[in-house]
Amino acid sequence: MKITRAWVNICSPGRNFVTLKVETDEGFYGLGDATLNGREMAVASYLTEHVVPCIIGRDPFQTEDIWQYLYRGAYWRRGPVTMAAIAAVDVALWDIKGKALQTPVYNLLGGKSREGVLVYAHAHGNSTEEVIADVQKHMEMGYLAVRAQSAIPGLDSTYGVPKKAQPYEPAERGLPSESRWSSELYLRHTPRLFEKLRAAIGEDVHLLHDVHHRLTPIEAARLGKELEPFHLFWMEDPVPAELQEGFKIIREHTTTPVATGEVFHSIWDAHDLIRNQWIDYIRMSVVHSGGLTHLKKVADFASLYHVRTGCHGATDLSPVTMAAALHFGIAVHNFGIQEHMPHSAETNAVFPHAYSFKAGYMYPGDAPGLGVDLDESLAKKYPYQRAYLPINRRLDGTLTDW
Ligand code: EZ4
Ligand code: CO
Repeated sequence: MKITRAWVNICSPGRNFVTLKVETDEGFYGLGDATLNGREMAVASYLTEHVVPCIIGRDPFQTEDIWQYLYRGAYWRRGPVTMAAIAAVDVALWDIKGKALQTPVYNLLGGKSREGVLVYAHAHGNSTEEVIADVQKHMEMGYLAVRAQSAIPGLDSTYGVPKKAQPYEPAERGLPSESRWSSELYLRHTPRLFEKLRAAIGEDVHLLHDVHHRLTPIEAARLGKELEPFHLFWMEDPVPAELQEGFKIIREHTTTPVATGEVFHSIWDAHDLIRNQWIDYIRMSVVHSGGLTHLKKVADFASLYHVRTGCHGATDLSPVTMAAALHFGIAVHNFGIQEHMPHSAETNAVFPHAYSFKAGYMYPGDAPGLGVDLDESLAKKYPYQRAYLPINRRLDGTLTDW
């Protein structure tokens, strides 16, 4: 089999998505997600200008060789743009392989290690009462694990809480919006939130929380310690993670489990975190870390150190990535949990898919390949619109991590 054609689709059914479609001479085609939130066109251009010409004529079954060709062969390695482009090709080829062999991708990754993929939902609110009600709503919907994010008294807006009564979507059209941040106010409020939340809902549901890279290691250590009585499933992205050693300080002070990795691109971003057992969950996603070929190696390495997976699954990861994550999550032995932030109705219509949710778990479905399609004529109705993630400043105006 040979790759005969590949092209990039850019659409915005509620938010922007970049999708690679790869066709073969035997009539099979595959899809790969290449969306990099707020920097979409860089990956689209990388693919169209630099990658697509190099894959025409290659055998789509050679996922390992093509991965090495695009990674080592570029000379310039790693980085979010490069790794998202490689991921798009890699995932499209796994999709083709599954379709050609008439089997779901999970069978090519080792087969099912479990019956369903445990997922966690997002709950949020402008007050503790609203957060409690939203967590309870998700429990009624069947979720067994829920992430809780709250507005912080004294701050106008914060990560994870929608400004209006609508599903949370951080990217906004127009230029980047600006938020204000205070670690002091956040650290004061968050343990009180979880104390009331646990008291209201009991111990049976898993609770998670995303710090979203905003603290220093010693502040994160304090938060983790104060949250210990409320038994979080994890505390996510407690600090910006360029300095892997920073996690050592957190680890030395608290038994609250730590998860990180949604902005990582390769094993080298997590190598020290994993081999020193400074984290419990590695959150790298298929789309931002070089596809299934690389993520499988990350998971296998992590499994040696008791580190489990917890793939990023926000709405800026397209249904193609969601499907890939579910095939991956049902197959890898050291799976932990999968984030589930449901896509809009427009997005779901543009990307019809075989995966489903039932009673706290998601299922990849049994369609050959990934089980996701792209309705290209419907996608045309939603042209790309430039959008950015917000930026964040401290109360005195200093730029900080969003
Ligand atoms: O801010 O995907 O855990 N989920 C997250 C997300 C990220 C966005 C960034 O594009 O942290 O909401
Ligand atoms: Co996150």
